[in-house]
Amino acid sequence: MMKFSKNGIEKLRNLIETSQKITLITHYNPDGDALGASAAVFYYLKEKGKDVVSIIPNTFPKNIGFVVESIDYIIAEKEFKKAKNRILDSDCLIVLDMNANHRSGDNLEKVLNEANITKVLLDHHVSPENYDIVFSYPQASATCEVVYNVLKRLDNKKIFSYDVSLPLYAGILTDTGSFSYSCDHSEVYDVVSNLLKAGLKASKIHQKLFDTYSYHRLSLLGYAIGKKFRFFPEQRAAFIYLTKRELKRFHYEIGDLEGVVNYCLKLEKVDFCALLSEREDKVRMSFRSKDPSVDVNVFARKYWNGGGHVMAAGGKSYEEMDVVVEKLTKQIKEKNFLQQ
Ligand SMILES: [Mn+2]
Repeated sequence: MMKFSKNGIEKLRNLIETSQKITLITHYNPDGDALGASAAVFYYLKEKGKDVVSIIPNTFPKNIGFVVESIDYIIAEKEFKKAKNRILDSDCLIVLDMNANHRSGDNLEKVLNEANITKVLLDHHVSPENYDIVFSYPQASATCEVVYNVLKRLDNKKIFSYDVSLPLYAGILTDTGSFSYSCDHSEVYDVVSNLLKAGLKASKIHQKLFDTYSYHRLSLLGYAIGKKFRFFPEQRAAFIYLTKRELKRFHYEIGDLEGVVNYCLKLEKVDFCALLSEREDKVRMSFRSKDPSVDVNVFARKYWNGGGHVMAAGGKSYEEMDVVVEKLTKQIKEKNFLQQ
């Protein structure tokens, strides 16, 4: 299903051979796939004796932290100068799980734009920007699936070390909602089968990733569904909205809203849904769809300064929460999410 050009693989192999200092970068608000891809490529290159550092734009949810706990990384939001110098000082850059430089945040975007080094893209988002070597597969379940396929071709082998395999598995698991979406192609199961052969314990990894709620997080979920849920049966749509004050009341920590948007899709009579959460200076929006005919990537791009995938996308607004709620309600009533 995914075609990997021999020429591209050859170019990447040469680049890795001739580079010593290699830097990895991923998107702002990194998720399991972003961190998984970063950790897997880190270990792969480390095993080849390279000087590798992973740049992570900002902090990440606690539950996926174990994936990167033993790699060398710089959190750019905490140590921006260090991150910048590292990038500018590298022989090449590998860009993971993002399709454009601005996805790593405003400050890093400038550094990436000015860094005059070879840039490699490994990703699964639509419409990638121009990079020197590109492996972009929107039909892949996760960037980690793309990474596996590239490494497999680079080294002509199917089974990698435990260190490389574990983060790839974690990335695919999180980006498919534990194999519930973006996983209709049989190839992805060949990939995870080969990953498990490295000795991973799939059930333990699942527990570590998903059964780690704090009491407050579960209470917030109950409140969100019980009190802040809007359902539009006629339009087959729903959304949840949470203000800053509410998040504070439930001792919000990064990652606590992970997956909350998907609860709306559990309704049989919902094809489109959204989660609105108020942050310091904006309202963050996540969109989900149950059917490819409802393209939330297009919807997020057109109306909410965002984008992503056909069935999962993000957006943002700098207006007040009640204004955003009103606008989205109007869009739902007019079925704008269908009018592409
Ligand atoms: Mn991803």
